[in-house]
Formats: sequence, structure tokens, C-alpha cells
Amino acid sequence: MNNLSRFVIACATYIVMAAGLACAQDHVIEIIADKDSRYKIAGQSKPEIALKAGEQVTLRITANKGKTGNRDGTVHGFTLLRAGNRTKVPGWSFALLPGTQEFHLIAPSEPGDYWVVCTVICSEDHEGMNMKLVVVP
Ligand SMILES: [Cu+2]
Repeated sequence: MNNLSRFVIACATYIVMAAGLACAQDHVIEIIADKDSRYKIAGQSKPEIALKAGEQVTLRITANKGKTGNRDGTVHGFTLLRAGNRTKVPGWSFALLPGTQEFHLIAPSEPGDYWVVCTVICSEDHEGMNMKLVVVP
């Protein structure tokens, strides 16, 4: 093998590794907080999020106004609770305005079951606006 081909292979290896790294750090989840007071994820009949403990994740949430909303313009909420004791996970509570917003987050470090709940009275079906989130080791 000559030097040039060694160089080409080294470059190709580097590019593949860099691309892999970029993908690993760019876990994007698209969520709709919809007008019928339900969270939705494209391709899933029941919305559920799976994250690796401590991973970087981007939530891209599109909120569509239901029948009611808060006076400050927020139409839905998104708050993460630990399933066991219903306590809030710090840094995981958002007020959603109509339209699309992105949140750059770190997944909880503790594996287990979590619940996302809406915190804005968005319609008479608001109580049912939740979704499971699972953190795996
Ligand atoms: Cu709600």
C-alpha cells in the first residue's frame, strides 16, 4: 500500500467516525402537542419516548391550540415527572406557545419510567394529555 492510499483510507475512516459521532449527538424527537389535547409522534399509534440515560436529545415540539389556553398565550405544557413519586425532573418543564420550538436537553441519568404531562388546561380532555417516557441504561 502506498502512502497516498494510506492517507485516503485514514481520511475516509475519520469522516465515517465524525459522521457517526455527529449522529450520536443529534437525537431529534419530533412531537406534536395537538389541538385535541394529545401528544403525538409520527409513526407511533401511541406516543412514547425512549432515551438513553444522560444522552443529549433535541425535542422539536409543535403545539397546536386546543379549545382553551392560558392568558399568556401558552397553549400546552410539557413537564416530565418521575413515574414513581410524580416529582418533577429539573430542567424538563416547558410552556408551549403555538408553533414549533426546539429544546436541547440531557436525558435523566436515572433509568426508569417517566411521564410527560400537560400543565395548561387546554380543553376538557386536558387530564388525558400525557405520554410515557422510558430511560434505559
Ligand atoms: Cu393540556
